[in-house]
Amino acid sequence: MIYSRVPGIRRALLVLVATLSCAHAGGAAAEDGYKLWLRYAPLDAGARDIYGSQATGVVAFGRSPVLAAALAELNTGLSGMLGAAPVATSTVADGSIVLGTAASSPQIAARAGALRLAAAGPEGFVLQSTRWDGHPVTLIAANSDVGVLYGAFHLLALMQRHESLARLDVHETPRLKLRVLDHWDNPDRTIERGYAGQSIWDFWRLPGFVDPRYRDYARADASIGINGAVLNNVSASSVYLTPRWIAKAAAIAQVLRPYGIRVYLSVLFNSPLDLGETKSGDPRDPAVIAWWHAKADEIYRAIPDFGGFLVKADSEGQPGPRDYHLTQAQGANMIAAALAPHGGVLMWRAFIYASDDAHDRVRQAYAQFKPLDGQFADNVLVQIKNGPLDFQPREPVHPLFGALPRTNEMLEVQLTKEYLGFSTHLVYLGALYSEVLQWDTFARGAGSTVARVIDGSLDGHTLTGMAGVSNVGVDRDWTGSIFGQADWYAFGRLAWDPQSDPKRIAADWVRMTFSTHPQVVTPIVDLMMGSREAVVDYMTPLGLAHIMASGHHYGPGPWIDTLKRPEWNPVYYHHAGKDGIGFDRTSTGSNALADYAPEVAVRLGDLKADDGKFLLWFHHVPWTYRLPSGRTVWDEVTFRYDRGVSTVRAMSRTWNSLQSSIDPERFYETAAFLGEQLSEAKWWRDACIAYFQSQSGLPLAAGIAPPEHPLSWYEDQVYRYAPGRSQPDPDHGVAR
Ligand code: GCV
Repeated sequence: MIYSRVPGIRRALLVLVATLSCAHAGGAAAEDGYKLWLRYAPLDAGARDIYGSQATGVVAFGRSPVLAAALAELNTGLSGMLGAAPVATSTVADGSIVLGTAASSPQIAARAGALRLAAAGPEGFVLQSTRWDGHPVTLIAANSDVGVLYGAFHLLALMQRHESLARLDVHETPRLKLRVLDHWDNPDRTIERGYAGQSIWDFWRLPGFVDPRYRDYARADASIGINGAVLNNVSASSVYLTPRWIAKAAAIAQVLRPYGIRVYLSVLFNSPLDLGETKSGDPRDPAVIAWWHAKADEIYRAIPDFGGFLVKADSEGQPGPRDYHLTQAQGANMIAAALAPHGGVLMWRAFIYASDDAHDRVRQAYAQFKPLDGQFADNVLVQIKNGPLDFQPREPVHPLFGALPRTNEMLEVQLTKEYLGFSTHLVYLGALYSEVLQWDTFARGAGSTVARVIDGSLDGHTLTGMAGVSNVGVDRDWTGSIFGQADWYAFGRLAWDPQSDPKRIAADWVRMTFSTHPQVVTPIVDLMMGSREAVVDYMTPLGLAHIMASGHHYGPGPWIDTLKRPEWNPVYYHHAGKDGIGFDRTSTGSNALADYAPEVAVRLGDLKADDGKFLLWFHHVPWTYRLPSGRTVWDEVTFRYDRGVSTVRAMSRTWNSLQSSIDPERFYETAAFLGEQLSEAKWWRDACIAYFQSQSGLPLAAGIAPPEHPLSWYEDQVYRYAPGRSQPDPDHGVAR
């Protein structure tokens, strides 16, 4: 890791470790992060008294595995927070928590109210203070058991956050139908772009051994409304479709089912051919069609509530309909037809760029999918990454959002921080997701946000969804860092309600994860909210993109120009030279601007818009071009790299000031990671300034320190064993 090369930082860490060993003796009990935001830590006496009188017992109407999960969670949560398990009883008394569906009890239906229950839909819930035979009670009512489960989690969350339960009047309903985590996990338990250890899915020992951890995973997902898990990598192995592996997936499905989570599989487009069971993979071949139908039937026999398939086709070496001179819609519809009789869906990715297409990479998906609007089957969702490139610290939104009004469009974001410093960098992704969701596509005039595209309200779709590439692994803290948990949490909350405020979500997470004390909550939330801009500043300011080292994407590599295809090379993305910097995507260049609605194109075409957020993404400008800040582009680039480092330094200081309020184990991990992030931010800053200066030939403005080393030093850094690389990695060249 880079800090070992920076003696100053290493010294600081040693001092910190020494300080922590002293602090440990009298500090709070150490926590390892396993419990995530479901810690249910004991409440202080005052809160215990209040909540205790509002949770004297639990009365459940109905019986089912899902209701049993809700009761188990209430038991765990209330025991943890109140110090004693609630009484499970059939008699309603003062302070009872009464739960059930409208169908299970007419009294529940009457108290929750027909209108509210109708609005709750199949997965929503009503949580309210009411009276039951004269007793004050808290009611959790829904139309389904899973709605009740979500309501139970909501109630426990309120208590964890020390929010009042008096006069409760909550009614929640998810705005998206599919809220799915995509695990990029491989059969051998490695994870593509995984930075939290191996896969939690122990397929080798399944189905005989079912790791108890699966249930805790399900609890965490359900607590934030996630209702689907794609078990395996989109760059899929066909082994998952063999009978032995279907049985393994079925064993996982059995654990996830009581938590309202459906299992999905990523499938290789030409699976039958790959498995040697047909002579071709051609979607028109009757043998291929029959194979997919039989396979779907077989899966549904093993997993009756199976969700469906996710497909990455014609992308990065994956087979697809293009191999048979067919469109994406023709390929998707063939597989979707096999799922349709079972109610399954097909998530078909739009992440496509061909290995023989010389056009601007960020235009290729739009060019292929736009003409196909209206041609996809009803049970197909086109799954579109947030930006047209690939999960960069900042990208303009993908132009396909809003451009396919007759197609179910679903958003894909990444939780695992492939291009954002892996799990060590503290970058709160709730801010990034929300920026995307609030982006106005102008597809139907002002107010056509991505949130409204994917919740179906813009174009009248009911099959809606959002997918997040999971950051979960077997690390004890699940995500490789405590703060990575916040991204999992924020993803769930925003998939439930894309209009939610990311700052509010961060505050809720901090209250459940660390403390409800404002002196802890406020600084941590501020730190989280500033962290996304920080990474943009110290990695890719002013709309720069994809200048990470090749292959593993760890650390800077803006100089790389030796890979086989142009768009595998960072130099392709920044076009820096003596004359200036940036990718001309206006009408004088690749004209990617034309893929956006006119209002958006005009804004993005304006060199002075948006505080330069997308400037170099769309424009090639002279280094001396003066920005509204008064600085030239060259000075602004260096200023922002500098600012990114300063922000991380401030984040680290803020965190260190909280030492006495955070348990030692989690305090230390974050303190150490922030130290690492600071030295890596500086590495990014110095390497990029050194490289871009070699292109601009311009001096540094007053106050901007020169890089610590010459450019060649940065170019020589080699990280052969950076984690998370795909094996093999055909499109990303050789690791340096
Ligand atoms: C699963 C990027 C990543 C790949 C990933 C691909 C995708 O290219 O680097 O690891 O492959 O996106 O989303 O399919």
